[in-house]
Amino acid sequence: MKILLYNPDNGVTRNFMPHLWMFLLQAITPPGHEVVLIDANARPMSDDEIVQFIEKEKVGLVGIGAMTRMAEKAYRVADAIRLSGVPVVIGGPHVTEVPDEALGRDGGPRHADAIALGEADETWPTIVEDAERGELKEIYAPVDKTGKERKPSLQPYPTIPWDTLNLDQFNFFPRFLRPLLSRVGPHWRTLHIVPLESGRGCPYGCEFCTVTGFFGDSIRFRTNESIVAELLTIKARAKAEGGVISVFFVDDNFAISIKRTKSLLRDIIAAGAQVPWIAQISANLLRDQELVDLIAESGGKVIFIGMESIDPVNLADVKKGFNKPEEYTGVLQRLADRSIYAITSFIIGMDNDTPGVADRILQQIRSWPPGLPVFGQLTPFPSTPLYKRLQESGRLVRPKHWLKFEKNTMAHEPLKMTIEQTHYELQYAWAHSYDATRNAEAVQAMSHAPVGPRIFHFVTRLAFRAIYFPQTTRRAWIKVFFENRRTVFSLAKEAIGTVLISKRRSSSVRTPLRANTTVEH
Ligand code: B12
Ligand code: SF4
Repeated sequence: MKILLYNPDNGVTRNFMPHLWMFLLQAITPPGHEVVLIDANARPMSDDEIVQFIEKEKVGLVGIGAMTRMAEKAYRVADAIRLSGVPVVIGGPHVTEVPDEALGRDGGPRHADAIALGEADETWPTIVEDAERGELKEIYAPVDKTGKERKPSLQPYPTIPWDTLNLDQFNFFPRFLRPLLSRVGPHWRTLHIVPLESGRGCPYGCEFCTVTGFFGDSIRFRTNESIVAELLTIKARAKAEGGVISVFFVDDNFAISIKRTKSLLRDIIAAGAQVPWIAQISANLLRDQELVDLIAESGGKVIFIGMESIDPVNLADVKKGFNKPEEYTGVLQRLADRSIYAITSFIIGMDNDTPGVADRILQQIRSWPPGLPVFGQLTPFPSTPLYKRLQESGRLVRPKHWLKFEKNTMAHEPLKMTIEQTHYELQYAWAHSYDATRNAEAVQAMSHAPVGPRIFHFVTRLAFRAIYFPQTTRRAWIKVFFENRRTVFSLAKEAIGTVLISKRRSSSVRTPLRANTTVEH
């Protein structure tokens, strides 16, 4: 049977990184089936095009995965596919949180033949076999024989064949630029970020987060050996194709057990398995200097930190009091000293936020080493304690916000601001974090660094701006470059100067050699 695994687009960012679930399910599909992957973020298709593809390729089963923000699209695509007679199974966090919706048991229309609740590592092979026999059940849940929930072990862990997977649709470099870029240097043919997990689960239970409910509060780890082996495969592929493959450790808190993280990083270093990597780590765990040293030595380049707020009252409200805003500066400096960037993530619209909150956060950010701030509005995801609290207090204005997704839009009334004020604060935060003045300040603050990393940081800033202000057209990019023309010119001037100096140096090294050769002859 041919199986299509489909990831709907997220409506915000394009081709950032493929989703791990697709590769994982592909790897654990029983032999004898062919699995095709389509990620609509990288390969947009209309519903008709998907249906045509399915008919042409004679696909017998479609699996769709969706976060809450993609639910509307997932349902729409599923409806079109089911109309053509092909069964659809939906899995992922959203259906797990509101299972009745996809099955039409809540009074709404039905969108899926079957749903896979929770982690599907053990149920997927059964789903495939049942589908092949035409005997799909409606609900697949990870439970043992007595009906008790069972979290899959990550030991052993399936081998994801990174050496042979077709990653074309996930190459960051636009097709038209590839021939040009491949002439720049040996590592410029492709650029990918691929997901890799080292463990699952988070004990912290922050009020707005679905992770503790979904993966559980006890953590399961893979073995160091299997992670190192996966990194070595990725590293070898990058070398073979003359490109760069960075790894995103998708663990919710990569250093949740510092001892184990250190042992993993040491093993990565010992095996020479370093690739550039990104991970999410909470600020409290980055107090540890040895950990930060090991991060740098093992290839860590960017750490995503869920700071959420600089207000301790807000942090206590959402049960994230372990974040200590007074520690943020030290933590960021420690990373910057090792040339590690931080993506600092903030939530706007928390209960103690008042007008001016964005400006207060930005003032703090200006006192930190250059990083990449991101902002989102507080969003009540179904089945979180936050959702329940807001529902009980009658503050949800769009209780089923996911059925009509509107990006950057509140679904509830904040306490100390209006919804409009919250939207203004969110827009203000993005606009002023990535305007031409701030970009110039950030590049200036890195004046001690060589020009290469400064150009990289500048270009990354332009890309991050696009998370809020879409820059999908060439015109939009030209406008952004024009606004930032001073920084563009000064970096370009410096880069050309650096190239000329290094050329001059290498020719002055070559000249005496040539002279010697002449004398000898
Ligand atoms: C990596 C990640 C990202 C990455 C990108 C996503 C990517 N390309 O992988 C980044 C950092 C960009 C990101 C951003 C966001 N993320 Co995010 N992210 C994650 C994270 C940490 C890991 C995802 C992962 O790979 N997990 C490991 C895999 C194995 O688990 P899984 O995806 O759940 O898949 C398993 C099952 O769900 C199931 N399954 C999944 N799909 C399917 C499909 C079928 C057919 C079947 C049978 C089974 C199945 O089988 C898999 C194996 O067991 C999760 C948290 C988490 N631990 O999962 C949050 C998470 C998915 N993100 C979340 C959110 C909210 C966001 C943001 C909206 C945050 C924000 N405010 O900006 C943005 C939106 C991004 C966007 N533009 O769409 C929420 C989603 C909650 C929800 N109910 O929707 C999560 C769960 C975290 C949380 N705080 O609650 N994210
Ligand atoms: S926000 Fe991060 S630390 Fe808090 S429960 Fe979710 S994954 Fe854990």
